[in-house]
Amino acid sequence: MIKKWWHTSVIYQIYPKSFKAGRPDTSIGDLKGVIQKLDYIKRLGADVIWLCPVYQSPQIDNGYDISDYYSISPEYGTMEDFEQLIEACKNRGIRLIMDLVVNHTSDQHHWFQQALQAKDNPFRDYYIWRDPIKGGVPNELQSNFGGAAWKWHAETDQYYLHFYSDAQPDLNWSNQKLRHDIYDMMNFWIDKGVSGFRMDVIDLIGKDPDHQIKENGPMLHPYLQEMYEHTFGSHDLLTVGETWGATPENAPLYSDPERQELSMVFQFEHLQLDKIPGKQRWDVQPLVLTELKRVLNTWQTALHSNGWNSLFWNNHDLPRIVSRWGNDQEFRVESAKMLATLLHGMQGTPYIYQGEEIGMTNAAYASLADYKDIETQNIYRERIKKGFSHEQTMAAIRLKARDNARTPMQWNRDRHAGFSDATPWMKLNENHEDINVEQALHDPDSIFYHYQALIALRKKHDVLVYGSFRLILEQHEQVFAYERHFQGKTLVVVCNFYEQPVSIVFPGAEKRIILSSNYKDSSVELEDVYLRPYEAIMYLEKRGESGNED
Ligand code: TEU
Repeated sequence: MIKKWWHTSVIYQIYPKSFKAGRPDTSIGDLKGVIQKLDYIKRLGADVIWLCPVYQSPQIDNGYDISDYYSISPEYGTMEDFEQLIEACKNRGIRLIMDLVVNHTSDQHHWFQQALQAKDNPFRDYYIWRDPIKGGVPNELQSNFGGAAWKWHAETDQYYLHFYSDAQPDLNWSNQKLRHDIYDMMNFWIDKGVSGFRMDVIDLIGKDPDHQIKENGPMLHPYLQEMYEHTFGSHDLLTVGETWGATPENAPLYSDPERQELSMVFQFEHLQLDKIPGKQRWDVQPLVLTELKRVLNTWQTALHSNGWNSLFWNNHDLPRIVSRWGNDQEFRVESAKMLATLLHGMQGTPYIYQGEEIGMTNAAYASLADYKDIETQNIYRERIKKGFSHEQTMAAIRLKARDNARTPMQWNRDRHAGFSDATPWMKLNENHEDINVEQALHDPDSIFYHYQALIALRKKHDVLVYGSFRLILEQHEQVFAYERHFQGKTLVVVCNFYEQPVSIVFPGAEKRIILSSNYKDSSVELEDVYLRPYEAIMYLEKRGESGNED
């Protein structure tokens, strides 16, 4: 495998609106705030920042609705602030990757404003328009935010396509001129010094709306190869595609280096295991641990030699992992560290979403009015229309709403948790007095220092970066354990995924060195390993010549 800088990197994701208000008397996070907190990220040990969209936007979907790809949204600052941020990152050895949202634009983008003018406007074909069929929508395509994916435009007697809100019209990637406008824009940011892109819903760009194909359309990979050729291919950048439709079979198509497409993709198979198959994510079922093991094992094995995994539990669209599959009450610290150990022991590039490193929890607001997200507001209406009760709907929202991850970052126990001077744009999580960065930095046993140590281990041990993966205790319903093998070294990760203690037998205990654990006195000196609630241990095992070396 050709070594790449991003093989050893750990990425910190920033959702700028909720990260840190750097200007006095503002209520939302901004670029100055990011600059102020770079030393914090450096201290954690992450060496790349993925910055969620800061482009000009009416903020219907918090910046995933872009009205000008070439300017910074005034609520986040100015282009000078952005340039300063790049510079400040460079000074600290941190790289920055931008969010690239090119499946759709805002309806306020001048391309769309032009397209609305007339059917023969040159920009009309930058979007996807269809005539009505039998006086109604062209077909049954649904928006991911609820309702039909087609919106009627009376002035020109046609529907346009939108896979997200109707303020986010889908771009027509079959238009060559549009594609090249996008490539020019990407080169503008590359020239500014960004180190790569996180590509929003990139598996949708090859869509075939007439055959109701959304993900993995026939032209997807040709477009990505063309993009590679015209933009990042001649630079040493990191590109990660957000691909809800990725499978272990098609993921190598994106990330096999020989195909010249992307560095890696985000796959979501493991994060959909607690929804009822075939239903929406609001239809929740309990996670079965053996299923999680099966899915992660498949991905680890499938991409070991012809692709690359991204490793993540969290992002700005997902509930907080400690509330989801850990225990955000009595064992918050232990379970957050266990989940971190489990993930950071695997092969791939780990992503940490802001606040994860201090164990921030779901917001679980009582009232619908506290949820700002357009998806939540739309889905609430849709679920009520479908016959779900208010309480059922709110229960699902408390578990799964994207706003769970979007509450303002908890910096300290001061007013507004040190996030801003003015009242934050979104309600703080009530627990900010106990859970905050200041507390975490003072406590040597905090979740923060556990993450810091895991990141440092990745930089030190090649087996963590390049080792092959082997699941052990495959059928065990409570313990997630695996080995990594590289050049005669064996690394073992053993995690009790639940609160009940459990004993397991691991033969050959003579030569074990613990690298990380979430209890002070963890022991693997005996073949019988006893694991307390959420106990997680990572150790090196010297097996000498007999070691599996691949
Ligand atoms: O998300 C893609 C996406 O499909 C999710 O929004 C998904 O629908 C939901 O979160 C979980 O089922 C990306 C961005 O990450 C998201 O923030 C944007 O809203 C969306 O694209 C549109 O740009």
